[in-house]
Amino acid sequence: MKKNIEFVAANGLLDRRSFLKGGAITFGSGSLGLLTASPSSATDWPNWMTKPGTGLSEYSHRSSYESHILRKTAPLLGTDGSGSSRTPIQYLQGTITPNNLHFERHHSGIPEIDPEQHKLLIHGLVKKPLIFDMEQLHRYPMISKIQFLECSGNSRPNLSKIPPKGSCGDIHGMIACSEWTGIPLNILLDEAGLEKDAKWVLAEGADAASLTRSVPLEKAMDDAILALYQNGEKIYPANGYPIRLFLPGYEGNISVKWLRQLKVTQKPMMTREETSKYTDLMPNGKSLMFTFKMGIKSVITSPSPSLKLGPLGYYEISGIAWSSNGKVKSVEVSADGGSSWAEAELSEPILSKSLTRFRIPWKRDGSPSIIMSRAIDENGEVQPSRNQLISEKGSQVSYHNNSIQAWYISSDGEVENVYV
Ligand SMILES: Nc1nc2c(c(=O)[nH]1)N[C@H]1C(S)=C(S)[C@@H](COP(=O)(O)O)O[C@H]1N2
Ligand SMILES: [Mo]
Repeated sequence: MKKNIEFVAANGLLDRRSFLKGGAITFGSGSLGLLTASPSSATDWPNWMTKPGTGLSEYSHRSSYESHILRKTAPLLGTDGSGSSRTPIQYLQGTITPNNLHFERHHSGIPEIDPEQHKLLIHGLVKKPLIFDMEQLHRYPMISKIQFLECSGNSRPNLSKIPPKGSCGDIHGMIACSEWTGIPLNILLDEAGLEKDAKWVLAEGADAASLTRSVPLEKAMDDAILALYQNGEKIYPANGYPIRLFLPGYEGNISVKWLRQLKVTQKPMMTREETSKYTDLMPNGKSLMFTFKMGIKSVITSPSPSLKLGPLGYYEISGIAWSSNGKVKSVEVSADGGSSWAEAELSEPILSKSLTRFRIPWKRDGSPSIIMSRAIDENGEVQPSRNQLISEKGSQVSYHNNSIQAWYISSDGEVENVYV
């Protein structure tokens, strides 16, 4: 006997555990149009079972049937190697971003660094300036953390007057999550010995942009990592090979790639990337000084534009949520444009400053629907609506957009970006 289906919010949202509680929902016949299996289904050998397959290889690649899943590249016209590419988050599941699909943001292309020649210098307000080669660095104790990296320009398209077209990744794909392995920065700063007026650390990359940012010493001594590995492999060139600074929860720009020097200073150096760029211009004409932390945020990755829905029936609404304050505490989902909300299931693991996957079952009855997600973190911070964000920060704001995304789903299953 089928149990009664429990609706928890308007327009078909179901109890978040309905899919997990066996028997509550049968997908088959109705929504998926499954055929009944016959005895010959087991002995109809497909072609690839009739002869041995390809042999071993030294380095793997994905199925050729998945080769259409690609980053969206947006080169900055008139430059060499500048611009960004976005992670196609609408096609990914779980929380880890494969290295090959990690978004990129380069200010002057990817330098081709020979690790045997690369050095890291630590100097400034320290008792003993130090210089390390990569071999020496690899002998230090390391830690591994699964944490997100988000560009503060992520989701900027949604600040335009008209909702942009494009996929979820095109709009929100400057977010990724990896297992970063490397040396806690405080070990090396302790080794160099901080002078007492040390308050900031200037970090510079070895690219042609020599991208430079000032890091508060407190953060450098807290959870900053000199990352050498990304998801078990040496960091890819695009993401900072052979070494990058990684500052958990902070805007991506400050996680300086291809790190070549750290200079301990008394004051922030007010570089280009923390003055004319990456600052939030307020309605009074002044800019906020330093917005390091990325706010509480979530986005429904499926359904989302470009993923057309099939027949009516049961679907899983699924997405990602993250916060620089620590763990995501809950994610609420609405299927009626924000009038009613239900709590989504958070999939384990739920880690601090990491992506968390949320899921909730939904019965689509074909009426036009607006689906949205709203995340809350362990500090009690709530993801704002787009209107709230704009009324607080002004309409010229262009960085740090963590507002709620709404997707409109038409009766025939097309998904479109809308502002509510
Ligand atoms: N040296 C250097 N570091 C850099 C950048 C750069 O262009 N050069 N881009 C920054 C920006 S704006 C972001 S969002 C992140 C992007 O990291 P990723 O390319 O690994 O995704 O790196 C940051 N670190
Ligand atoms: Mo960025």
